Amino acid sequence: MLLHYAQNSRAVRVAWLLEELNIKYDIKKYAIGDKELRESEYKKINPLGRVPVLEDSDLVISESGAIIQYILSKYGQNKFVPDIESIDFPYYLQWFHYAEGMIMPQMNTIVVETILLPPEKRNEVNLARAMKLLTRMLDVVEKNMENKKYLTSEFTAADMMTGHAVIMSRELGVDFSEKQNLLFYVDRLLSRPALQKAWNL
Ligand SMILES: N[C@@H](CCC(=O)N[C@@H](CS)C(=O)NCC(=O)O)C(=O)O
Repeated sequence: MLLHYAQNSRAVRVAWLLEELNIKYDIKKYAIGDKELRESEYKKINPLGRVPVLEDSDLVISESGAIIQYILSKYGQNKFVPDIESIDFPYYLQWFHYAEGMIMPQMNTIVVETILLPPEKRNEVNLARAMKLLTRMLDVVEKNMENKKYLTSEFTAADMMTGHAVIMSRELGVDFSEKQNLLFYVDRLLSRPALQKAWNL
């Protein structure tokens, strides 16, 4: 298995799962913005030039959430997914998809408006709106985490998706001073050896 990986990217989610499952894998490392990601060789495996991509024998698959679901289905031995009959299961699905559906779109706009665009092309209105929406999205997670250790009653792949997005929001400088539950949640996740390893590959 080969994981195309970059630090501070969504590829960390996949490495995190592989580490939690104790699966052996190889990695090819890039930096975000690397020219190599935009070259034709890489575009053969992901036309959008993004990470993560997972190669498993003849399979080449992108989209962090899809890769995680693939690994769980094929190699997960029922770990990190609640039983389908449990009350946790639908909420597991909700929180699994909340990362890419609700948090990351705002983060993308913030990264574009603060880092990627040259100063003369940045748009203050877009930035302010994305910040406001991101805070609103995170407030919902904050409320869910009241008296809870994880998004559902046990640690699952939803924490690897939305938990990672929450950590990335904090890294981006979002004010967490009124988000005590999320601060504890982030610390709890960051104390997991598998995440520490995945973060620093
Ligand atoms: N929805 C995709 C997003 C993939 C994505 O945008 N990856 C970013 C890093 S987090 C990337 O590769 N950026 C490199 C670039 O745009 O040059 C996923 O969840 O895998």
